[in-house]
Amino acid sequence: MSPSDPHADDVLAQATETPERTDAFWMPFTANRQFKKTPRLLASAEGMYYRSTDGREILDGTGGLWCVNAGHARPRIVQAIQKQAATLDFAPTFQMGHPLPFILAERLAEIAPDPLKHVFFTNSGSESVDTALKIALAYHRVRGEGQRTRLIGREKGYHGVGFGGISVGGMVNNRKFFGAMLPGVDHLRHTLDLQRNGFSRGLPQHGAELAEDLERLVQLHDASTIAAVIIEPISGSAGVVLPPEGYLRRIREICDKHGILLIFDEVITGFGRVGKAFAAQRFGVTPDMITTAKGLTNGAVPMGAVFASKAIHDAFMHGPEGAIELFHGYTYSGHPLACAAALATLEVYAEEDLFEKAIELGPYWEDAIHALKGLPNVVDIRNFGLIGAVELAARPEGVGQRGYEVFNRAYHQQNLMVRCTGDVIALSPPLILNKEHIDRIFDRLAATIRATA
Ligand code: PXG
Repeated sequence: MSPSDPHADDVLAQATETPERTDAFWMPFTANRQFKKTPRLLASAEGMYYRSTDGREILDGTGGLWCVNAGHARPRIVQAIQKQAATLDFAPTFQMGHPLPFILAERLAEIAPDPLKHVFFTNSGSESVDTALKIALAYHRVRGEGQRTRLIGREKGYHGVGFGGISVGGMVNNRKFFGAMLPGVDHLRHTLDLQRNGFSRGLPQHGAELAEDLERLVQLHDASTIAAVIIEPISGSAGVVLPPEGYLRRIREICDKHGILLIFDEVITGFGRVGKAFAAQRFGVTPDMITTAKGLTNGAVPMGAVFASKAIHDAFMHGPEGAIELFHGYTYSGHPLACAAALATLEVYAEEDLFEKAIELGPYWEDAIHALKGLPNVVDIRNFGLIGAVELAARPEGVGQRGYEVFNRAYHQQNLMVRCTGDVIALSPPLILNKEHIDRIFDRLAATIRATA
């Protein structure tokens, strides 16, 4: 342990106050000028609640940003990070190592679906996605099918912000500013269909046939040119788009038929959000790779992980033993602090059976969110596991204005944190919540929606 420094507290002395200057920080995915006029600043957090710099207790309806699945400031996680920082702050994992990522990968392999038993560490969801896409391309190449270079994503998909991720992604604002992106990418149609599936409880009934869109792309490009399909089992960022009953199974069948790898992007759905460790298990459909981040460390330290099947991993383990098998990795792959946070997080998840929470509370959550039907401007309500979305009609003045107003009013007037994406209000609370928290979330959201008419 390092000796204590009497000035250490000074470094963070201002962490709970509104800063005097806000110019230098260029905020991500934020209306910077609007935000800086009336900032929404969080100072501390515990359990289901944030505390704002103006001293209010804010109910966290979004698990931070879909990541704080075990609730805030869990002592086991906090202490693991503190101890690890004082013991081994950093160690390289390129041709060197330290014990923690080996231990963590074994633990993760235990909860992952068979045969996804190999883990590549990253620092974010975006890096996990780009890693999985690169592994897919390299996998085909090491097997002698290097002509499989095409990647297939889906409209409305969100796979982070790297060039790979935005290329396979399908949200127009995340793409249109950034040039031509990766070549050779195509997209499946999305599955959102309010006319047929509006106000569905759980998975929508209609739309499994949309999986046949993959056959159309195979006809267009030929299977021999396609490396992988990447989809979110449930897309979050585009406003919670659910897979119709039978859709994912059919995608898996078509991939199998044509030798195409299937990647599930579970950055949001991983680590208990839908009632199992992974959505793949809840839906009974096993992909060849799973990308994760967020809930892996309960959001406490940045970390991502890609789970790869034994077949993919083993395909690389040929040739001279002294040869590097995959020319890819990050300085911080398997960072000691992130590993410590993840190991403690997995213990908390297991001890409190948090992966089952979405099954246990799912019906109550579903009833509570669907009770908002009939409120002004509510045009759809969607839910699965402990995910919810309330879609509002766009104002004539512009898409997203009503959604932003609900989000902002919920924060300032109802002490409730929700997410807005366009005019969809998205919810993904910490999995430690109880029925009273659910009532409180939807009472406050209902009051906000009424006030925003
Ligand atoms: N894939 C998926 C499916 C995601 O949801 C990423 C990749 C990228 O992860 P990083 O760690 O690079 O941000 C994400 C991130 C929202 C919201 O409100 C969702 C995300 C990020 C920020 C906001 O829906 N998802």
